Amino acid sequence: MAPRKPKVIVTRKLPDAVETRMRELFDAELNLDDTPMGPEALAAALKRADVLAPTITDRLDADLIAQAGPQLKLIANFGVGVDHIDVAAAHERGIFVTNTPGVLTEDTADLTMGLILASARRLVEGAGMIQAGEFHGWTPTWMLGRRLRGKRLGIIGMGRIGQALARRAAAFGLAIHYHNRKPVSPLIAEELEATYWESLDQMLARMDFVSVNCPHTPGTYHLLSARRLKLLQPHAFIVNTARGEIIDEAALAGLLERGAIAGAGLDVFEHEPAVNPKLLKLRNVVLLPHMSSATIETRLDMGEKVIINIRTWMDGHKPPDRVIPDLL
Ligand code: 8YV
Repeated sequence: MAPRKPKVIVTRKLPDAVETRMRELFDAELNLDDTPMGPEALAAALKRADVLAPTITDRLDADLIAQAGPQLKLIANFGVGVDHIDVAAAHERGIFVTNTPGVLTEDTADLTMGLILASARRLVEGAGMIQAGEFHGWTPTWMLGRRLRGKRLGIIGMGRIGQALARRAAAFGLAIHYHNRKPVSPLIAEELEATYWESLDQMLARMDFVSVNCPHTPGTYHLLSARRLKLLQPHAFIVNTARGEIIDEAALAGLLERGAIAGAGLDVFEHEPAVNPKLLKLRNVVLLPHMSSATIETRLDMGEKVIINIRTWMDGHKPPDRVIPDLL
């Protein structure tokens, strides 16, 4: 008799090819109409599933995880960020948590570079003017933005995505600076000609562009606090493709409203899907709906990673992309 397939509950609609493969390999319960699961539906799923495959829209806090049945052994997240999961609580109950690192690095770095360009060169504003019939002919002083070449980019968080951004930014002539818990290896620092700042405050005060590329953890919540945001120069632009919670969004909106910094490109928000109403009224912002990993290729690769993690666990091995609480 074939061994029992594990019950895998998938909380959101995933790409068809991923879902089909999951049905072949697992006793997979899919969410074909993509309705987000609330806490009650999630609790019920945790009671029945061997494996839960959630996404960022599922808040799996300690209270919810405490309701998991003894059969639940793996939370295989579709996404790299795990700030919506209480990983320590899962670990205490002997539940592995895995994520999907690596496969969304390049697309996220592309979109971050896109936000830097879009903010400095006013791409969205310009496109909006054409559509609003406000283009009445070229003028020497209209729609002026800021040049990238020769400026300084400060990257907060020099992991995979930070480094992929640095490579792109260097090609645009930006000088690479970064703040990280520790410096990158001398080899990478040399390749990127990157300058390390142990002090985030000191780096912020000197940059023309700042990009947030670190994970959201208790230690990085409001890392860019009202006090730190005030250190930015008036001509500085800030972009965020990591997590909204890393920036004090209300303080940022206030600075942008007063013109105390030049602009911002935001793909993530502190209270998603809500966006601070002040931001929605501003012209000096480019706002995107959390889409930095939204390519067909990345979403397929993310699904593949989820499958590999589940399959490895099924085969009695430790899943490759385990998130270890102490390393967060
Ligand atoms: C994902 C992300 O698409 O992977 C992440 O951490 O922020 C996104 O790009 C999302 O998390 C899917 O759960």
